Amino acid sequence: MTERRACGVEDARLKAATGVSVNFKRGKTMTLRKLPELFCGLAAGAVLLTCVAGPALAEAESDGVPSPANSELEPADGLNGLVFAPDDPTPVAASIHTLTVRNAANDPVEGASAIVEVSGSGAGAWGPGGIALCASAVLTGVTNASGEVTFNLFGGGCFHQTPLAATVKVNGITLRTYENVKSPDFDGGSGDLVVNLPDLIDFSGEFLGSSSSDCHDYDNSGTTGLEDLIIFSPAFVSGNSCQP
Ligand SMILES: [Ca+2]
Ligand SMILES: [Ca+2]
Repeated sequence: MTERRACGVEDARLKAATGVSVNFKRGKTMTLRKLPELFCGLAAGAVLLTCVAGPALAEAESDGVPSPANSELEPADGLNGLVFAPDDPTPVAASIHTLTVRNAANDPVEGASAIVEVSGSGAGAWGPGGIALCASAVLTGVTNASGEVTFNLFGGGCFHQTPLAATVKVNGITLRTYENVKSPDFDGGSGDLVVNLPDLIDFSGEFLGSSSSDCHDYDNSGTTGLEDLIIFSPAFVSGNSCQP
């Protein structure tokens, strides 16, 4: 994008204050340079400076604007959904999601405020259409110099193919929406923040094909298989619950 506009002496002073060397001499044509992309040409005797703002300026204006296409959220992007799990004694790897925020130029965006919003989430929101959260869950953060922020999705429950079940926003801009939010902690009716026998029974029904694959199909492949078992197993074997 190229913006061409007339700028007055004040503009020149401003640029001088920010590092432009300005020398006015009547009878000569001067070029004022700050950046390769920005220059002002002064026609001698005329009271007109012409400024050209090139692509670099447009990029500078968009440096802090996250690009959904260039940003990543793993493992959620690969799973096509979010995975929650109670974290004690050992967090389930799939419940720790790292967001990398990049702008349109594919540069990392530092200092951006990120949040995972889950529909109906909260301590009292158990059951279908609700995600129960551990107190240790971290659903907000600020990106570091690499544009990264980590979410600890510690909780249980299930949303299966529910539009806008979860939304990931950065600086108020929606980067992702998910229809699937799932957890090893789901017994067919709710997540109670403990992974135990009722959850195993519900998982096994899907794994063995006696019930349709939905809430324990963590990678949303359409079937509850080995790829889901490797997420469920450690949580069940350890009897994961929330940190006291
Ligand atoms: Ca449970
Ligand atoms: Ca699957």
